[in-house]
Amino acid sequence: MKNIDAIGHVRGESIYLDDIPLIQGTLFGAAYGSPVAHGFIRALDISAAEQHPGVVCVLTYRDVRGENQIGGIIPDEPLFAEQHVHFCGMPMAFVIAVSEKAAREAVGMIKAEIEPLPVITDPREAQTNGALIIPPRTFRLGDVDEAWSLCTHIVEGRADTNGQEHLYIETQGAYAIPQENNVLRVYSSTQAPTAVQRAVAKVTGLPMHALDISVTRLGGGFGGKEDQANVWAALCALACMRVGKPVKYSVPRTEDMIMTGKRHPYSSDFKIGLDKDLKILAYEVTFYQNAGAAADLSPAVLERTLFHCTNSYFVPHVRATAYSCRTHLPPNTAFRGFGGPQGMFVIEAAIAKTAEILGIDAAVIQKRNLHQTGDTFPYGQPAESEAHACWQKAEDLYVVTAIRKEVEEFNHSHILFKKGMAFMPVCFGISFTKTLMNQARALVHVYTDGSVLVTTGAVEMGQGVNTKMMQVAATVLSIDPGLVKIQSTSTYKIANTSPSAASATADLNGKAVQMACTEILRRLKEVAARELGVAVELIELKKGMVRVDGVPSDMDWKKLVLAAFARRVSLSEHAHYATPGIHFDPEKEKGHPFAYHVYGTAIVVATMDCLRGRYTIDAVRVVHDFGVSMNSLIDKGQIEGGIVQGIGWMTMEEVLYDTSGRLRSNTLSTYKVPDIYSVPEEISIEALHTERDNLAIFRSKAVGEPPLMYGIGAYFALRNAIRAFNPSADLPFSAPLTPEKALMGLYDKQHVTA
Ligand code: LUZ
Ligand code: MOS
Repeated sequence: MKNIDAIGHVRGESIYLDDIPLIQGTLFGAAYGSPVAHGFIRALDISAAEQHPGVVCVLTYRDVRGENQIGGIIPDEPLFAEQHVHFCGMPMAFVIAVSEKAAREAVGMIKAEIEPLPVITDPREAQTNGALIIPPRTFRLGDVDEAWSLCTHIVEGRADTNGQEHLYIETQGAYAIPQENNVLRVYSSTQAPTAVQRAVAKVTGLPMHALDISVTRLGGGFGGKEDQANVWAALCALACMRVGKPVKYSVPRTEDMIMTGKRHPYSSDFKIGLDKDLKILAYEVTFYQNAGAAADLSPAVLERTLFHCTNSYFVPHVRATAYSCRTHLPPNTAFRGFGGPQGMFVIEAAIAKTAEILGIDAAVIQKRNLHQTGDTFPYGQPAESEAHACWQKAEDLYVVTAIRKEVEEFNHSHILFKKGMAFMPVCFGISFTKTLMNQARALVHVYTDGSVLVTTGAVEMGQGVNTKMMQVAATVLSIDPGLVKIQSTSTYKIANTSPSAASATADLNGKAVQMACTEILRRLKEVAARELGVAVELIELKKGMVRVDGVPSDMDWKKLVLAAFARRVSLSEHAHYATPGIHFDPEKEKGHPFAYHVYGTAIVVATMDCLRGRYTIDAVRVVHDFGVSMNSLIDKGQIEGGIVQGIGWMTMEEVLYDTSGRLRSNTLSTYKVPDIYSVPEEISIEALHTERDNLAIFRSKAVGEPPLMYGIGAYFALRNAIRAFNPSADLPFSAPLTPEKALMGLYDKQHVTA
């Protein structure tokens, strides 16, 4: 089935926040963000802004009716700065005016007098100063200290990954509209309507039932709207209550880039020990997470880094410690992979460094250490492993011996161009790591004309979840998908939702749709049995027809629905799904946090232009564990997008803050994201076919985040290409590997003889 949104998107008919028709009298907001990263506020002069033509009012922390607080996990994030500012772009004032232009002009007239305080942007420095968001956490397996004495090879090092701008095509925004009886409707571009509802409730002092947070669809989220859509909604809601009129704020791109947090940069130290057969015996790792100025989702992201610190490998002795370090950057946040990629990069660096020292191919170490079914992860859950199956299938299917030969021959016959290849195995746990978040609800109505309306907590952000929900309903009811409409979500229709995140949206909401439709179907079958005077066990619904003992009757779906209505049988259902069997004890750091894992292996080939430091990623060839894909077009789209986004993070996207904490890469001319020219010429995606049962909807495993990590292979392929040109290069493990860094590596300690 095609993505049901494809036609609307192509025609420009899909409704994003900025497409919602404006209500007459709508006012427009614009935020004034702190010009410095850390300081004490001596004065804030809003008088000129207030006098500016068209300006209705200017809000500051004094205008907050409830609490000046929007922190989700930890209450450490004021909506408006009060005495201190903690990052560049931290909201200090919010101008409301009759036009966007007037509001933005007025923002330019606001003057802040801020006494600067020392700015820290480096997580290691923050950790040294004791500036931590939460106490450090350590995952342990076996006894690392004992294990070193058994190791033949011990390698230590450091690895760094930088942040990543989400660059959703639709920027952040909100539109608050007053309703009668002290109710506010807030349209929000959010992955998490309930998180917005809670934040708005806190700052306005309104109870949650007075807040209808509606989401039409998003032009991308990637994690950036899991927790950071709250600010704009809270600002608009406060303004709306103050002026009694609708207030909209659609954040301009550069302000969005400056004011919002990004993927967490990490700096990490590793020590890895292997026996003489290259079996990894011990792994010790310390992660320094750059959390930014407030907690946001950092504690949860940190946790997932620990969960994925051994990637697809079994290591019997592990000690992994993670620090969430408070710095003066905008609060960093969820980003596709949610700390997992940062953890995986470090063990891949440890393996690559070991291979380089031993003069062997990293793939030898990788393959020898893939985990098997029954091996336990450091957090205690046993693996149901597809790691070997994916690796082996990739080796065979893509004929790795031939790829290797091609790379060797190319390198032999070229001086100024070199190729490199790398394997990237991936293992990603599916479920929110916070067990309580793994629940969802669906509301299904069947109308008397036979049409069906499905509403869930899922937010469509381009990932195709609405198409999947439609498939679930149509399949369970065995009717034409054309009879099913998917309604966008709101907190008035579905309450207490988890964010659309963690790759789990289709699973959680899909299971709830399945349950609701199954219950309606059960009632309809009873009706059919009574209408036809047969035993209910003989009734079956197939392709819109009632069958009795396999034989089609003359009762179709519409007749059946009408008969149920005539018999006063409910044609609606609200179902609740909670993932069974998952738990985690944060005291012991052990449990069974994931419903299942997704596996895959990518083989990446890259070519380096050794004169200029430019490069291309030639091919990414993947064997991916889909379970049984319920929509191969959508799932392949997710994999292609994930790969390209991963390559962007690893090779070209460079978030740059200067030492004063100002974002220098704040436009699309200074922040390079992959475009069509940087997409690999070949992306091959083959499925691993498995019959194993799992907790995914229709056994179709979650596909949102895992493919991003295939992009990590691009870093190591490029690194191998550089080393083919300059074997003595001492390259730091520091991503992104931009052309500048590549050039430095190509000529590091190099005696050029050619
Ligand atoms: N969000 C979250 C996530 O709150 N918890 C998670 O475990 C998670 N994992 C991936 C992406 N978003
Ligand atoms: Mo996400 S990183 O699944 O919002």
